[in-house]
Amino acid sequence: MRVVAAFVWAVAGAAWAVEEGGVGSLYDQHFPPLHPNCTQSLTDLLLLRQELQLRELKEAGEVSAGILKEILTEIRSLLARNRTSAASCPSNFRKFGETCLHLAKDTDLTWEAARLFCQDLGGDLAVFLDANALADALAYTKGSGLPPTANVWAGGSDLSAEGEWRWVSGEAMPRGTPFWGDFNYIREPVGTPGENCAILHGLDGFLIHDAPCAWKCKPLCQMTYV
Ligand SMILES: [Ca+2]
Repeated sequence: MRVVAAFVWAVAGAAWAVEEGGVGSLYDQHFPPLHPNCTQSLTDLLLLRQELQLRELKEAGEVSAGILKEILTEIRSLLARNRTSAASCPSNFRKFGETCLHLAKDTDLTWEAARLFCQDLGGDLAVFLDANALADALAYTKGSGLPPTANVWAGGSDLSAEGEWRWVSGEAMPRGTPFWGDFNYIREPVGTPGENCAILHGLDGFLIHDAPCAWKCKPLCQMTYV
């Protein structure tokens, strides 16, 4: 009888406790609501994560843009190379290797005016950087039907310093054979201050001689594809 009374008392006490505190307070006790600061931290964390993802995407985009730019540059250079190799000389020029030559047979100008004439065509007076280039120019000039007394301007002079012969492209002109001819059995250039421009001298098989720049000769123009 005493045991039953104790059980009834315990059940009544528990019922009273539940009624007094309520289920809500038990829940709150075990699962307290998030502190406002904690909620803020979670939001910050999510925003930070999003920002990092955006930054990663941006960096990946920049890398892709860099690669794309390199590819475009390569394509452009390939196209330019193809255009150059496929390029042909203008109709009034003749192609010799990488060079186009045009002899203006019916034009007689001073050396400076001849340069301007060639520059107007998109080139300059011809230069011969090696013996093959000279051979091409001589074959072209000799085959053009000029009289043997004609003279043709080449793109060389010692105008900047007496005795220092340079091509208009800046390189030093070679000396001796096969470039320069003879005058009275003396190898040109004879070297006087009055003869500062290079001609292809018809009376000497169109080999190079020095001559007064004021002479009126025929421009041999050149355009080079590199
Ligand atoms: Ca000279």
